[in-house]
Amino acid sequence: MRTYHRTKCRACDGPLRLVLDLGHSPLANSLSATPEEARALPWYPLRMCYCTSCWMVQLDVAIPSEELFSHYVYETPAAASLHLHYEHLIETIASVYERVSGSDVGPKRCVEMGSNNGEFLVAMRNRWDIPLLGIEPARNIVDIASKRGVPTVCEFFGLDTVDELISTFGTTDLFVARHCMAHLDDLRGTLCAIAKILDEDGVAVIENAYVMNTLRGGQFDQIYHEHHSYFAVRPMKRLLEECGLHLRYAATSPIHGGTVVLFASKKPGDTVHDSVARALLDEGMMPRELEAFAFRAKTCIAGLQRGLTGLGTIDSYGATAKGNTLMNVLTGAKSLVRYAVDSTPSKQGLFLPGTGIEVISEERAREERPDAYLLTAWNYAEEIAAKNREFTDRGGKFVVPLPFPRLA
Ligand code: DWN
Ligand code: ZN
Repeated sequence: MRTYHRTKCRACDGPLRLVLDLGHSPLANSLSATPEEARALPWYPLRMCYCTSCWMVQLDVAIPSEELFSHYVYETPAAASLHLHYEHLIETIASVYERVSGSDVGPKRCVEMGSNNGEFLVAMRNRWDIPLLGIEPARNIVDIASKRGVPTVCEFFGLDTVDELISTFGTTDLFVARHCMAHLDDLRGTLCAIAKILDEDGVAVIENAYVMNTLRGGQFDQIYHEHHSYFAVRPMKRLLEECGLHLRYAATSPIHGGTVVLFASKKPGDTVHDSVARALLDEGMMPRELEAFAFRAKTCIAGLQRGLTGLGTIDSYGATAKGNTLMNVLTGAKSLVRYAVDSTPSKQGLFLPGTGIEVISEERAREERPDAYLLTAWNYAEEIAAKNREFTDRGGKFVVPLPFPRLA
């Protein structure tokens, strides 16, 4: 496969410095039809670096988007915590939109890139009766969204496609990109494309895992090839400006282990209270925090390697992308973990990349009666604990891997 080895920062062309070398890993979402196929997948270097000039944290090996996202196994789950997050986010969008546009009737249109199965657009539709459009590159996922009645085009959003999208669908005053900016090698080009599709009064909402939470939470499992960049406010403020967008608000949320939501407009203007200044201050020691993160990650991996023996039969809970990073940095994970449990029907019956562990349903997992679950979907800990009371009542344990392994 064509991979690109980056020696300069994707945001500013500055020099890259290595933070954490996780060796090699297969693509985290390349679940395979047989265990043999899963174990024979190619492995690519997985190194987290940061730019010593703008501090953008990023991988130095880029896998082409077509390879990563033309067919996708991840479907946004209909989880209660996610729906609560959407409700809160949509109210924040309403107030920032009002401030930027001066209109209190809400946006007139909404375009979402990387819209997956349309879960967020459905929540938007419940709030505002406006035209919506999802842009999603994975054909199999577009089909799911279309069946739910969410208008979705199968396309990669970027400078190559934006003009055609504008001529077919028009511009928009609300553009949403949730958990997909990290997926792009050409970050600058995509931000310039957003500035192009956005109306003069428009607002762009960009949500991603917040690198400060990733670092402070010891979430080294968030490092995988789909995540080209790890977002902080400092480098993004500058990059947004260079692409014709002004950062107006930097909100944070505890969802998925901690996210940052950047609200940017074409019109310059005041930031919403002191959110941006606060974030910049909070990020001030990032280079030191990166060093500490790398040290803690190595300690955590060593602890897991030791701690997973002697717990009886272990299944992993969640056939997550991050779970695959975690299991592939361990030695002999396939002999430590029997099955991976996941509620997504399209993942069930497939085998995890690298380890070749089979994905089974939650119903089947109850019959298999493991002694412990390695909680790789730790971002849904509450929901998963609630549906597994019987398991814990009979003495079953959850191994929470991060920031340091512990039993719950
Ligand atoms: O950025 C990304 C995030 C948002 O989603 C992507 N690059 C890929 C993906 O990462 P992930 O696979 O680590 O995502 P999640 O959201 O942690 O995946 C949770 C998994 O757990 C899903 O496959 C569904 C499953 N699940 C389950 O089996 N039982 C989820 C819940 C809530 C449950 O009760
Ligand atoms: Zn840089």
